[in-house]
Amino acid sequence: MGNFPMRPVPASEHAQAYDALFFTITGLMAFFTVLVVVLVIYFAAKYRKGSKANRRNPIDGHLPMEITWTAIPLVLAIVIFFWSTRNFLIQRDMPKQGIEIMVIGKQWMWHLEHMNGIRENDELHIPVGVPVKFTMISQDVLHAMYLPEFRTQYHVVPGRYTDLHFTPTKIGVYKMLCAMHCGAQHSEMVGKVYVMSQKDYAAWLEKHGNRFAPKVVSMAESGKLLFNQKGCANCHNDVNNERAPSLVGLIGQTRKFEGGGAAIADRTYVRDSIFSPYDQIVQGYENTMPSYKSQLTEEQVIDLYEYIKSLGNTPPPDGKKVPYEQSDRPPGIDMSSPDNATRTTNERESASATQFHETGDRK
Ligand code: HEC
Ligand SMILES: [Cu+2]
Repeated sequence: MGNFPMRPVPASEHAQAYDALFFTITGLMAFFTVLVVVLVIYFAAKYRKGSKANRRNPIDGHLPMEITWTAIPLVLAIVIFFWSTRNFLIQRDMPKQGIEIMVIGKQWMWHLEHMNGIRENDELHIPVGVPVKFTMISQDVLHAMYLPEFRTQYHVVPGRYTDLHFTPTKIGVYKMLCAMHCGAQHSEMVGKVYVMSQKDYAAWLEKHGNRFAPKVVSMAESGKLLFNQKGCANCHNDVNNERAPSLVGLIGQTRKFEGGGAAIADRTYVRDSIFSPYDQIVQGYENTMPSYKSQLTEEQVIDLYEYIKSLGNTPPPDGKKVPYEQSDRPPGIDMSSPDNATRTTNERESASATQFHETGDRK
C-alpha cells in the first residue's frame, strides 16, 4: 500500500490509524457492492422471462437467512462505530507533552508562532517523533487548518481558540492547507510543514530559525513589553490594588463576577477580558478597564496571555486591595531594558493619567 497513488503519504501516528479504518470501510463497501451486483445480474439472467429455470417451490420467507443478512451488517456497523469513535477521541485528546504552536489564520495566510518567539509565515519547522499541539484562532473569517499527510483538520474560528495535534513520524516536506472556503484567494492559502530530524531541528533552532530577525524575543517577553506599552501596568500590578486586580497567578483560578457567575481563567477568559471587559466584571471591581479590541491583534493577545501565565500560579491574596501607590510593578521576566524596566513611579502616574483620559470617551 506504500505507494498507493490515490492518497497522500501517511506521515503521522494518526495517519496510520486513519488509513487502516479508511481502507477497511472502503474494502467492505467494495465487497458488498460486488456481491449484490453479481447476485442481481445472476438472478436477473437466470429467472428472465421465458427461461427454463425451475420455478416450483417459490420461497416467500426464510428466517435464518433474514437474521444472517441483518446481523452481519449490524455487527460490522457497530465495530466501525467503536473503531472510528476511538480514533476520533485519540485525535481530539491533546497530549500533555509536546511542542506548542500558536496558529493565526488570516486572509490569506497562516501565521505560526513558537513559544520561544520564532515566527513563521506559511511555513512550520518541527522535529520528527514529538507531539505537536496547535492552538488556533482566526483574525478574520472561518478557516480550517488541514494537514493531509498527517490526516488531520480542524476549524480556525474568529473569536474562539481551537486546537489540534499530531505526531509526525516521517522526515519530509508536507502540505499545510486551508479547508474552508475563506474568500477570493482561499486556494492560495497554502504552506509547508518541514519535519526535520532532531539534529537538524536543533540546528534550525540554533540559528533562531529566522532569516530576518537577528534577535528573537519569546512570546512571554513580547507580552511583557506590550503590557507596559499599552498601559496595562498602569492599573494591574503584583497585588490587588484599588484600580485593578493583580494578574499574578490568575491562570487556572476561578473568578467570580459582579452580579453572579464565575469562570475559570484560561486563554479564552483572558482574551475576553481584554477584548470585551464589560461582559464580566471581576467581583469587587468596576468596569474601568477599556476594551482593547481595536488596539491589539490576535497575536498580541496571545503574547499577553503567555506573559500573564509566566507570572506563576500562586493565587493573588483574596479580596484585599492596597492603595495603588503602595503597589509595585508586575514581577516576571526581567527585561532590563531602559525604557521598560526602569520607568519611575512618576512617569507611570502620568502615563496612567493619559490612559484614564482616553477611556473617558469609551462606549
Ligand atoms: C484603567 C485600568 C485598567 C487598565 C489600563 C487595564 N485593566 Fe485589566 N482590568 C481592570 C479592572 C478594573 C479589571 C476588573 C474588572 C473587570 O473584570 O473588567 C480588569 C480585569 C482584567 C483581567 C481579568 C482579571 C481577573 O482578575 O479576572 C485581565 C486578564 C486584564 N484585566 C488584562 C488587562 C490587560 C492585558 C491590559 C492591557 C492591555 C489591561 N488589563 C488594562 C483595569 C484595567
Ligand atoms: Cu482560509
